[in-house]
Amino acid sequence: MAELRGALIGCGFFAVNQMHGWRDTAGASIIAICDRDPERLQIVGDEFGIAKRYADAAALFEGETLDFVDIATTAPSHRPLVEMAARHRVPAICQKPFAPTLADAKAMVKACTDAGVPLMVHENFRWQSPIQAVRAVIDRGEIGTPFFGRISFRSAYDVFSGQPYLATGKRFIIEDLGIHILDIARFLLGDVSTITARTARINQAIAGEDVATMLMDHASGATSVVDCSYASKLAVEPFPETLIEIDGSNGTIRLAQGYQLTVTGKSGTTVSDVSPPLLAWASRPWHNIQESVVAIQQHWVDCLTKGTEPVTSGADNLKTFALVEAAYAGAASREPVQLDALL
Ligand code: NAD
Ligand code: 89V
Repeated sequence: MAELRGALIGCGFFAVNQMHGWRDTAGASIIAICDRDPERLQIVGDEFGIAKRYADAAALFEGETLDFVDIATTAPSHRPLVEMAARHRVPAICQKPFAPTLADAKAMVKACTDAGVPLMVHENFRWQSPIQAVRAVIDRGEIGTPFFGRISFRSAYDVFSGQPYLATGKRFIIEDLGIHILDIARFLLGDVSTITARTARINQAIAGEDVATMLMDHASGATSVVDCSYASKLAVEPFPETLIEIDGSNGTIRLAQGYQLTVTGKSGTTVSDVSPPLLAWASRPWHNIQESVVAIQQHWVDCLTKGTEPVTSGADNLKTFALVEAAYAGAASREPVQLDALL
């Protein structure tokens, strides 16, 4: 079968990982790129040998016959670009955060559904191999029925050097990083009915919150705590590791710093190293995230080829995005927020 022909829109900081990832993805290649910044267009075009370069997304859609677009711009442009893809009947991947607001995200899902066009959100954290390893333990029934989870991301890594815009928005850690961790909670324990949230800004040099603590009721009956911080200086910097505790009716799972997985269950206790591989183009400490980029892009190609819905489809991601909106609303009101009312 012929390779799928894709185009990348947005050639910034993270898109370089996606371009490397496409080289490692079977069944697709990027044949054109687009960025309104000529310098980024040249840097990425030259590095990856892409001759077809567009400064304007409308010109890209007019000029190319595409099987998909990979939208790697920041959130304000996501809705117009996804709706443009839908108008051209081109399947689209859209980076997280899906959109500036839940109303925008719902409109994007509707536009693609009405056009009959697949839409996937690049929500890659659940594709990290250590997270997949935790899910595999749950799925094989080793710890019985999960009743508690703690999904934790605490760090003092300087994310602002690579992504300076993160220091300027009124919303920071929940919208940018917490969104991944909330999605992992959904991935491991199922959909959420209620969330209670508290936030704080410890680093006074940034505009948004850099600490968030969230308590959730899952429809399964499980309770989870999702806690995120970019204000936590630790002896050994864990970025970008997500640490996980799951307690079940027959045992427990602990994913500890250093990618150490301890499972105590029906078969006793096992300790294993679930470190992600260091891909040829990857660099520590980002290799965990970089590997997940290849995994989610391969999933997209497999879904397009088979005609199946991606696990992080636009429709699915509305439930993760609603958690973000609910967490901000609950942090402001200091009241629990019901998810049903938002979806
Ligand atoms: P960036 O600012 O470095 O890059 C964005 C690029 O998009 C810029 O080069 C900009 O010129 C271009 N652009 C913006 N609007 C455009 C438009 N309408 N048409 C053409 N080009 C346009 O941002 P970044 O740090 O690379 O982040 C991009 C997205 O990736 C964000 O949504 C961010 O949250 C997300 N991200 C995801 C992960 C992950 O692990 N999934 C990690 C980092 C960033
Ligand atoms: O994954 C992300 O969205 C990144 C980072 C890990 C730095 O928060 O912005």
